[in-house]
Amino acid sequence: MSTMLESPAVANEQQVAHHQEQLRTQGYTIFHDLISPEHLAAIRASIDAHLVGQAETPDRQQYHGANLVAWDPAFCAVAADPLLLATCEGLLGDDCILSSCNLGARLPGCTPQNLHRDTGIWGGAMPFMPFPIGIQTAWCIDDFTLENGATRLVPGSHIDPAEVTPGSGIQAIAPAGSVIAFDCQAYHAGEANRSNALRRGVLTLYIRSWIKPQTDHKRSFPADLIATASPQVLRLLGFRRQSPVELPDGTSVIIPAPSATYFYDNPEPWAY
Ligand SMILES: O=C(O)CCC(=O)C(=O)O
Repeated sequence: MSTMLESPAVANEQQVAHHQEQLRTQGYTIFHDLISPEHLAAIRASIDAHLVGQAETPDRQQYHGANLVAWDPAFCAVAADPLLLATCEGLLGDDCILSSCNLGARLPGCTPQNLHRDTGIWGGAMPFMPFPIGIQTAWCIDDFTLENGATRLVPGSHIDPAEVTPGSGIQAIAPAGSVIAFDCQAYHAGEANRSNALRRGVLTLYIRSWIKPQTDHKRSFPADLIATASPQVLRLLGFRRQSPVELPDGTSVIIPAPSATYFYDNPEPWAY
């Protein structure tokens, strides 16, 4: 299994340009074979281990879980995949961060979600932005099929929501190991699962660095994983974006007030 310490490979520029173009124009793209068989196996094992005793969502539609990047280094390795990351960086800035890495395991018998944008977490005050502010990625841990609830997407709705009506759009069908990426302002929904098995997905949202992430990784990431995480992963988790005003190396100087108590146990929080 790869670890977070691997040096990042370089993404193929033509592939990056292709995926960025699809995200800009139609609002979504699919990366096939992005998750290696080793990472897929590790992620499946980790999800299944955490499902034991895991509560269903109140509407009994899916198993939900947050902060999966803190579960196993395999989640960080996929989140920092060179092709995926270069595609997101080109649209969101090369200092983009992770908002969340959540489990979306849709239960057999679940019904379609309402079409929605993923900007709801920031509340009604978040205006529509005429440029990408976040790229949501649905990692296919199982095959995403028509039968088991492949994500519904409304192409073009990241720019013009006029044509969005219940059931409009397409279902993004993709084999396990693929990643479906879409503009977080595009209308989408989890679909009905008419199969007999869970449809395991991981929803990982990349956002511009100045937007507040859903998960406060700095306060919820285990110290042993911080110690072994690559600089790139630490940046994605928000450790390098403490303030819009930073030193050229991406760190911030925090001058503690004499009586201040740090959030973190680490005696030198600025060292990240
Ligand atoms: O699981 C999916 O296909 C999409 C889920 C989704 O959009 C959500 O839970 O908000």
